[in-house]
Amino acid sequence: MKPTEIELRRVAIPLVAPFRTSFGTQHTRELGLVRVRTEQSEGWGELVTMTAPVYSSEYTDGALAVLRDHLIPMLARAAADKGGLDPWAVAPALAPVKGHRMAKAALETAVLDAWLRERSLSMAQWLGATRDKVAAGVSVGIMDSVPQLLDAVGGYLAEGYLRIKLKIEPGWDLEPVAAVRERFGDDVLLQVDANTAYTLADAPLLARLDPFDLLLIEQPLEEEDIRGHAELARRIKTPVCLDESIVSARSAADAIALGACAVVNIKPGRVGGYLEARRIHDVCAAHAVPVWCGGMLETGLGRAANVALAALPGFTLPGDTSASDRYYRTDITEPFVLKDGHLDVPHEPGLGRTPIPELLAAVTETSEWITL
Ligand code: OSB
Ligand code: MG
Repeated sequence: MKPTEIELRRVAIPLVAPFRTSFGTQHTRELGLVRVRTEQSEGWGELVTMTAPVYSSEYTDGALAVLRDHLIPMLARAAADKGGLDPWAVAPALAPVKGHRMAKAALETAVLDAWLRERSLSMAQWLGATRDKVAAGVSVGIMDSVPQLLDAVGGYLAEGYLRIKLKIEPGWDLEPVAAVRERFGDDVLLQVDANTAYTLADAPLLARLDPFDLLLIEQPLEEEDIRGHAELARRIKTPVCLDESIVSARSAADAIALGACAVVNIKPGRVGGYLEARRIHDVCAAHAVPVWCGGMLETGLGRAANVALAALPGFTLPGDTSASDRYYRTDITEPFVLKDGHLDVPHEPGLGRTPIPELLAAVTETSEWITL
């Protein structure tokens, strides 16, 4: 496959409601889109960075610069040297650049989408998906008050979401969890996500979540604190799940071997793309470690690929794969709709979704084409 041109686009889409986590509040989703043109087709990849480097070190404007100034020229050289490209050639071509996994993932996904479309293969078929729909969970932000949180959770449960994830931080942890359990009962699948907001000194506090029978606690400690998570896992009953700390199949294997996690959140952007995401799925499956598909408030484009990934057999827990209307009044693609608590896995070629030109134009801030 021969890429001829690549588009880098920056979009800004208002969220239906502010989303507050321990690292900040978002009102608008500012992300990037990569479009690869080849002689025969076109492919899209979503750049899932946030506006500021507060979830990971990457951020949208920085990632767009890395793509423009480093990754795309490297990919162009590799394609010229080899007389073409396939999805497996992207990560090796970009390997000289350290980190920048979300930027690499966006480019690899665009190449993969174009490559799959040329072959009339869906992402789900190519990944080895074993389901045609996936269970949907929802990530619920930190609220100003407990009654406000109970309203939000009640609304999501009424819509049919099969699992609730509460964002927590010091001062917003035991009380909201207790309130949700008391109001909605013990049968609700419930988990929490701290986005690195605690330290090992908080172990006694976090142990007080034990009686609430949570599915897991996600990333309580700093990204680099694998040993801390292993120690915490010995001091609390709630299973520890890692998000920020897992950046590759190797780091997943290490974290599992060290006892730092019993569950893994797989986000393709965070780990450099869908090829590496599938390797993490495989490593975890070999260790009988359950995985679930995380989210980065994706548009329908990134969501389509995530839903295909979440249909692999090792994804045994509901993911942060919510319907489009949980995030956006108007998505840039055909929206994902909740049906009986599930989202349908796209079966059309490639990602199975493409941006709708008028909707895309309405949220586009900048666009540039790079000729290869
Ligand atoms: O930690 O899982 C996270 C959103 C942005 C950045 C990090 C996270 C999240 C979410 C929402 O929890 C996931 C989603 O619904 O897309
Ligand atoms: Mg998380």
